[in-house]
Amino acid sequence: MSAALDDLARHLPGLRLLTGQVDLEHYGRDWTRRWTPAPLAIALPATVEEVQDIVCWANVHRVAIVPSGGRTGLSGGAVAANGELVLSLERMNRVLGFAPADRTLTVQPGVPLAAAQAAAREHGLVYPVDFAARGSCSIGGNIATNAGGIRVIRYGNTREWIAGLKVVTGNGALLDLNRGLVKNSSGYDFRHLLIGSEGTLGIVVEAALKLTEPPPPAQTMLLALPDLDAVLSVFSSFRAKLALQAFEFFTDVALKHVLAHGAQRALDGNHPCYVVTEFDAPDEAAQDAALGLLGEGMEQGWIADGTIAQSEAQAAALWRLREGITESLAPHRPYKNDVSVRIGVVPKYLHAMQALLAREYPQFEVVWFGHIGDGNLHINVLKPDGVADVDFIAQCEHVTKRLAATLKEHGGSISAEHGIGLLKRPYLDSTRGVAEIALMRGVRKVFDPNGILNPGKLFESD
Ligand code: 2HG
Ligand code: ZN
Repeated sequence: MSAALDDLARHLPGLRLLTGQVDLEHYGRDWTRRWTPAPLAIALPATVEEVQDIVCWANVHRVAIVPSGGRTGLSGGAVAANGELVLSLERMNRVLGFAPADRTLTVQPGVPLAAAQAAAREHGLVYPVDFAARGSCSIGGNIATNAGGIRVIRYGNTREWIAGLKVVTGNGALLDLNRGLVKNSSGYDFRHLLIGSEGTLGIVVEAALKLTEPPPPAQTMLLALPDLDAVLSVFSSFRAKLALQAFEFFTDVALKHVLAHGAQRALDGNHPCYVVTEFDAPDEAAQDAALGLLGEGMEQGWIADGTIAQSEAQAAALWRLREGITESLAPHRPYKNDVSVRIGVVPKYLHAMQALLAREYPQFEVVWFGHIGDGNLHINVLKPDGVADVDFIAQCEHVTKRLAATLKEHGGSISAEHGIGLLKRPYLDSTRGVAEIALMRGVRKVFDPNGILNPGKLFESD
């Protein structure tokens, strides 16, 4: 044990610390699988005071801390590859209370998203942020990346659903931000600065989540389409007439992988693109409107085929075709892009990207999917067997430079919802101006003067 760690164990005898090789590897990586984990140790505090004490210790010994939730991140934001102390919030995993008048649920950061959703349902309400990693990701991590997902089109990102936050800053101070207030016009709202800060400004130790009424009964539809342009036409026509809860697309290549991974085919034939959409269907009129749109889309040549789920099990099977994609691609060590542009710019941007990727990646399999209704695309490039990791990554990074330039031209973002982490750090300036990045660094200095919290994520350490 290093002298610093020895000191931590002495000062906090009740703190759970792990130093075994298996634990270091487990807690030192996230879903990126790119970097070799090499943390100093893993601390699993059980209280806010322990988190503060750890941060104070880290300042004394100048040990970096990597805050850690469910580690389902895809940008390396929770990777500890440089002797950092991983501060896992997994033991702080309790729902602390429900305030009926405020409609808020107060939770500790280690509560998995699915558990927060279930707790909301027990009170007849919903926490509407949702995505495939719901069972493994944690609320603290969702806040750190301003997580989006499949219902942003209706409900917005995590940011919209945070009524209050308690955070421990880089010098160990505990901040109680916004305290659940609906109206609070009293100066800087640090809550929003902390949301999406990827653990570089503070460690979330408690959050008050806003809840809302459950949506009306929904229907789930799978559509097969002839091309990406058709996806956009169908989106416009469906959005005009239906109250969409989700509108997700994927290509035939994504379908191939998800079927090979055990999902059930729901439509015959091969089609270039697919859409899974969910919309309010409280009555027959809404259902008729959906069927009318399906017919209209077929007449126009935008829709080749379609099916509507007749039961919850069928709806789940259709969703699996979309939600199973990430897992089905994982064995192919994909290089991930998570980009966004304004919704109005999507058609123009899609054409520019298709041309760029066809030119730059003729030899790799490229999988397109994502939240097209939010202007957010996931483009996964698969590593062919026999190509070394380093060569593959070098080539992908070369293309990403161009992709970032195209994004900049179209006013987009190099990270729509996964965060910058380590993976997108070289391209931050395609999305943020020089003056803005300088201010971001300045803010970091104020919250974390010694650069203890998640150094090297978002931008390089000073
Ligand atoms: C999704 O939308 C996630 O399924 C993961 O954001 C995307 O694996 C990816 O690239
Ligand atoms: Zn996504």
